[in-house]
Amino acid sequence: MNPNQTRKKDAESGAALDNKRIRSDFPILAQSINNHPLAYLDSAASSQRPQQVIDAIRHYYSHDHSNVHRGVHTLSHRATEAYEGTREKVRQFINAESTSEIVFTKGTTESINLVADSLGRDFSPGDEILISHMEHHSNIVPWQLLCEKNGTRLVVAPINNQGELLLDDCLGLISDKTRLIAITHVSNALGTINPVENLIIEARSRNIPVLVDGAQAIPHQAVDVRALDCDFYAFSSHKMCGPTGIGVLYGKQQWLDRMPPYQGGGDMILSVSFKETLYNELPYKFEAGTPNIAGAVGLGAAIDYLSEISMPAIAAYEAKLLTYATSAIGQLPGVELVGTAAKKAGVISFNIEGIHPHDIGTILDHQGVAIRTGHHCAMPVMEFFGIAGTARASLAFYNNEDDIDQLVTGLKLAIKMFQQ
Ligand code: C6P
Repeated sequence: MNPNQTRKKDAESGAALDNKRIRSDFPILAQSINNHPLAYLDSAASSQRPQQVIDAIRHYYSHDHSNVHRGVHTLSHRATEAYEGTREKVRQFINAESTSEIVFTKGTTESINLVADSLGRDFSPGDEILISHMEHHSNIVPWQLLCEKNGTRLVVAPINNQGELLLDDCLGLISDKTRLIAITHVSNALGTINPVENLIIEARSRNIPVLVDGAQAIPHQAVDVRALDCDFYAFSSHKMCGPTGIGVLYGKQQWLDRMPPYQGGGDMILSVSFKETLYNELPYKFEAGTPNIAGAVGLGAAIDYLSEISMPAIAAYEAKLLTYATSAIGQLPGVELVGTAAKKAGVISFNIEGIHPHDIGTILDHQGVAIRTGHHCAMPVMEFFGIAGTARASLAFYNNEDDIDQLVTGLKLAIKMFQQ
């Protein structure tokens, strides 16, 4: 049996995830940083890629590259097949009904901007967009730009001290003026998993579309957009073992059909004349210009890779590692965890009394440990907790307890240095 077949068999039989074998797929993890083994705990910023994804991109450029949807020659057919093949893989991965509902974008940020620009074009002064206090800037600023343009109002649902959405308050903020609810599935700064299902049920009963920012959920749990019944779901390839520069906007056909194009250019048209331009069918109406074909190839390989391991197996493995890491970090003297929601994904944000988060990050780097420090593009979250930033360790299925132990050793060193 080859490694892929073995992995598939493990996943089907519900066997625990084989972390050692998985780590051997990620060449970047095998290196030393500052004379220590690399403990990469910054996957919420960007995940690493397995050899399978790197090989798929190399193979594409070595054998199949051309432009898509444009040529009659063999290479153009191959490139088109690879690009559209990934669209079908994405459809299956999130269980969308049709590939017409899968729009390739640059990433989560562009997916949300697309909806703000296109769907939002028809919002009026006084209309409301409901978001939460724990959004990433990507799910705040596009709506603020829209509000500036057409007088729409941004309404913000509150959170509590654990970093959980106050669901009843949030539901109470839905009004006759609400035109869209835009909410993160998982908070990048706190790790909170939001009860998006409950929000969607309420929104559905009032015919209000819901956009879910899935950037931090898609790499860590199985996502089924039809079961969720969301109207839009946005995510980035680079957080799920795929390349940078490509992402997805899932949109229900009923919305995408009535939305105007986001950008104009090649491939998004049926015909162009100076009198009139007719737009292409879905999803091409939203994909102007030569797309990120190699990115799509890599994303397809990443989806194959994750699917072979299985998302439920990844979620179960990461949940255990999160418990281990939270307990180990939480026990250290002077540590204050930021974000202690009952339902969390693999993000541990924290501060240590008397040590600036950037100093924590720098000391850890000297110990070979990579974490992110600062506001994590979620400044309103930091403002809510009255802090400038946090140190954030974020997990992926290729991490293990050794990574956490190395982090804890580094933190102990930082504490010792600053106590002297
Ligand atoms: N968060 C982090 O370190 P892009 O940059 O478009 O791929 O993703 C934006 C984005 C949107 N929503 C959430 C919840 C996110 O976490 C991110 C990206 C990274 O937390 C980089 S700022």
